[in-house]
Amino acid sequence: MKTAFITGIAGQDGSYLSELLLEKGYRVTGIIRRNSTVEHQRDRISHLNNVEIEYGDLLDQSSLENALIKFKPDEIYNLGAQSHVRISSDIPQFTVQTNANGVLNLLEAYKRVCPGSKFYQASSSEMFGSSVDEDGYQRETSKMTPVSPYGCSKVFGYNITRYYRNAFGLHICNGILFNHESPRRGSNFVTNKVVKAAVEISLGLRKQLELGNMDSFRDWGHSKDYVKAMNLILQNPNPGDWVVATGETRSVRDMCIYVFNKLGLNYEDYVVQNAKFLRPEELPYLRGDSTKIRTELNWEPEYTFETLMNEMIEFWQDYFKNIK
Ligand code: NAP
Ligand code: F7E
Repeated sequence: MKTAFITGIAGQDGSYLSELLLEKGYRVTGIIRRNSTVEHQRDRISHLNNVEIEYGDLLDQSSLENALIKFKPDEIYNLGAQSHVRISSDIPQFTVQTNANGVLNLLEAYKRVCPGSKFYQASSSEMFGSSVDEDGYQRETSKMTPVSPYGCSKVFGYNITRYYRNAFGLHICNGILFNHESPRRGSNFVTNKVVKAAVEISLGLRKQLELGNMDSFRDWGHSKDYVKAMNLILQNPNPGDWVVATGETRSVRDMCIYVFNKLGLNYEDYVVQNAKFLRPEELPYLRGDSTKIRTELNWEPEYTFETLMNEMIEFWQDYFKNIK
C-alpha cells in the first residue's frame, strides 16, 4: 500500500485527491492548519473515514518534518496555499510566505526526511500572467510574466522545485493547472459565486449579484479531472512539468449567460459591477495547451464546461431545497 501525504488536504483539490487515492488503495495522510474555530474546517473531508491528519503549517518547518517522519510518504502533494488571487494583493506577504517560502520549507523537510519519495507541486496558470503564445495558448514553454502577488509566489515555487529536481536528482514534478472548479470551490471564486447567487435569485432568495471584471477569459475544468492528472503525473518514471487544461476559454460574462439562461433568467437583469471586486492588475486571458499530458500520459478530462456548470447548479439547488 502506497502512502500519500497532502498539504491543503481540506481544500477543494485536497478533498477530491483524497477520495481518488483512497479508491486506488492508498493510505492518505495530510496536514491542516490550526484555526481559531474548528467548525467547518474539515467539512470537505468529513465523509472520508480513513484519512490520517495532523496539525501542521507550511510556515512551520518543524511541523512538516514531524509529519514526514511520522507518515513516511511515498508521494507528497503540496496543495497548501493562499489560493485567492485578488486577496493576494491584500495580504501579499502572507501569500508569498506560504506559497513561496512554504514550498522551500517542505522541500527541505522532504530532502532531509524522505528524499526517495515523489513530490508534486501545485503550480498555476496564473504564473503566465500577461503572456500568451502567438497561437492564443499558454503551454509549458510559454513565458511567465505574473500579474499578482499570487502569480509571483507560484513562479518562485515552480522555479525552486525545478532547482531541487535538477541539483539534487529528486523526483519532483510541477502540474501547471488552469482554473478548475466544483461544488466544493470556495464561494468567493467567480464560478461558485455566480452559480450560488443565480440559484438564490431563481428561488427568490436574493435580488442582485455584484461582480468585478466580466470580460476576462478563463479555461475552466473540473477539479475531479485535475486531481487525476496530479496522480498520473507522479506515476510517470521521469519527473517533469505538465500543463493541465481543457483548451477552451470563456469570459466571465459567457459563464453568467450560460448559468442564468439555464435557470430561465437573463443575467443583465441581476448582475451589476462593484469596483471592490476589480483587481489592481487583471489577468485578461487564459487558454491552456495540454497536448503534452494528453499524448504522453493519456490524460483526458471527462467533464465539459456545461456538465461542470450543471453539476454546480444542481448542488446549490439541492442545498437550498434541503435547508428550507
Ligand atoms: P483551496 O481550496 O484554497 O485549498 C488550499 C488549502 O491550503 C486550504 O485547505 C488551506 O487551509 C491550505 N493552506 C493555506 N495556507 C496554508 C499554510 N500556511 N499551511 C498549510 N496549509 C495551508 O485551493 P484549491 O483550489 O484546492 O487549490 C489547491 C492548490 O492548487 C493550491 O496550491 C492552489 O494555489 C493551486 N491551484 C489551484 C487552481 C484552481 O483553479 N483551483 C489552479 C491552479 C493551481 P485553510 O482553509 O486553513 O486556509
Ligand atoms: O477569478 C473575475 C476575476 O477568483 C476568475 C485560483 O484557483 O485560478 C484561480 O484564480 C476571473 C478573474 O479565479 C469576480 O477578475 C469577476 O478574471 O475565480 P477567480 P482566478 O483569479 O482565475 C488560478 C489558475 C489559480 O491558480 C488560483 O489559485 O473572474 N471576476 N468578478 C471575479 N472573481 C472573483 N473571485 N469574484 C468576483 O466577484
